[in-house]
Amino acid sequence: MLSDIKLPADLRALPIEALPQVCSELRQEIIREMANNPGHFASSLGVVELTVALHYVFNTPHDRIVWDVGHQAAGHKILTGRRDAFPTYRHLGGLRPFPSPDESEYDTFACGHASNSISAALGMAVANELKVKVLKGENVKDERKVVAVIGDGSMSGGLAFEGLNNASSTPNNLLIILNDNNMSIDRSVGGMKHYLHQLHTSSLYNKVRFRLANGLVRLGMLSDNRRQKILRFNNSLKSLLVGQQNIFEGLNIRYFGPVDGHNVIELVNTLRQIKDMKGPKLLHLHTVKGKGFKAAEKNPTVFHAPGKYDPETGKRLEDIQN
Ligand SMILES: Cc1ncc(C[n+]2csc(CCOP(=O)(O)OP(=O)(O)O)c2C)c(N)n1
Repeated sequence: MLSDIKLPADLRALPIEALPQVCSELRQEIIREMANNPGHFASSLGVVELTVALHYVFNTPHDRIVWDVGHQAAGHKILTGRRDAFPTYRHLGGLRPFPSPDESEYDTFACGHASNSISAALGMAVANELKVKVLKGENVKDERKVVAVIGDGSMSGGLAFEGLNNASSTPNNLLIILNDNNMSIDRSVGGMKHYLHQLHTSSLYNKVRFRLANGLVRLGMLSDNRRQKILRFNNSLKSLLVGQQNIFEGLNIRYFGPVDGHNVIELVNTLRQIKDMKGPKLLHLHTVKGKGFKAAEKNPTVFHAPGKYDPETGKRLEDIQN
């Protein structure tokens, strides 16, 4: 299937049932390619399903995906017209290690630095809101969705808080995806790690609230302005009911999850449900760093950037030489 996917539009033409197979092929491709063209490996394996789901649900490159650091974007490169060039990955004059707008229109931001994706994506989302406002009634087909993908390690960096802080107080429809694998390069440390571990929502509560709000909007009884006020009330109610404060909802960013980041069908369905919601929102995923490659799952720190390895056994070249 992968050889028929030249661009994400080809992926979007497939039925949803085909996606698990696409994920499996994409994962094998990354494992094969990176064995000889080493780079950031385990993080890319962990977001295979997310990468496929994002390009399936969103109209890329018109819609914008901003990857934090960009070290997890191997699958994104392969799905966005760079599969044939992948053997040049990280070679002089070849594909760059991270997304770069100079390389592809699917790369929205020059990556490398941790923790800045929310701020970068917010700038794009706010610009879009302004454009839509100015063009209202004339030509709003330029409206675009913007998604920031950030890991739990990068979420603990100060710059991420600057992004969250601004996202909560500027008109925008940004979607933040928190890819929580409980790992930075090494094990995540600090208060954020513990906080995210116990963070959850009542899925029944979320479902009821979502259906009720949609029903009221359809009946013309809920404007966006009133929705904001009700949201604040709901957040307080939820904190009371589930005995938990949600830091994101405290900042007026709607929280969804946690969702299994390796169930591509569930991911697609969740993204479809929330992508058109107004206002900033965050989807919390649980994933496994190195997913689908035994050696990397077992030792994700070493396989963050393992150098060359045997794609069958997982033995690193360095280990073999030793
Ligand atoms: C400003 C800055 N500090 C440190 C780094 C080094 N660094 C590379 S990836 C990473 C964090 C990786 O953890 P996470 O964001 O959770 O992504 P994961 O690899 O777990 O998917 C860091 C700190 C960096 N790229 N930029």
